[in-house]
Amino acid sequence: MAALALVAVIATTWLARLPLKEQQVGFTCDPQACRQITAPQEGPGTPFMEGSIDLTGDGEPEIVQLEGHEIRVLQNGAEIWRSDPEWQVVDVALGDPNDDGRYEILAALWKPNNAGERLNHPYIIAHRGGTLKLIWGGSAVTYPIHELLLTDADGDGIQELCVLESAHPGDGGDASARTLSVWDWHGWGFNLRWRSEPGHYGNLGVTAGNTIVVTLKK
Ligand SMILES: [Ca+2]
Ligand SMILES: [Ca+2]
Ligand SMILES: [Ca+2]
Repeated sequence: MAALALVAVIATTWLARLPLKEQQVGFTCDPQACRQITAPQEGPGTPFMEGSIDLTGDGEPEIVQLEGHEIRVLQNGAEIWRSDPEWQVVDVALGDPNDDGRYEILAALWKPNNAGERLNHPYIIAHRGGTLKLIWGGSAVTYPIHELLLTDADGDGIQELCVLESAHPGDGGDASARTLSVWDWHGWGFNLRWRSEPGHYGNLGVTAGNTIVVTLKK
């Protein structure tokens, strides 16, 4: 019995030291839920660094950059907006998160509240009335957002919000576990459509065919 226990301990230690194996997995969605599919061959998602999108609505794209933890917007090479230095932006997605036919910046960021406590929020920044401004500040989320993107995952012509967030403690995950979730804009915020089981997900991306791709370590 003691020998068996010793073998078990050695096996556990050995397993714990094995490097986690990383694989790429894909997800596709229907209007109700999402399901895992064979991983597409395209490369993994990369962190947002720079993108271009027409925020002003004049038909000419602006450049949106993530510089450190600040967002910069450039028009004709000149900076026209920079995010509040108090915001620590962790990821950015460009698209139409609020389904109004105009393009905006969707950001996940940390921001101190009045008590100095850092809280994680999703924010929408838009060009309205001739200037870029915060038009929607989501309440602080309980489980921090690490990565987000906008894509039409179910092919109905409306973009969904896809998020990698910290897994809920007690769901069998550790501190580095994440869940993948897909959210629908409902008029003044997002409704959860679907959430994956916890896993070591990272590198959220999307293929040309709107398949959500993530790397999964296990
Ligand atoms: Ca423009
Ligand atoms: Ca919009
Ligand atoms: Ca859609």
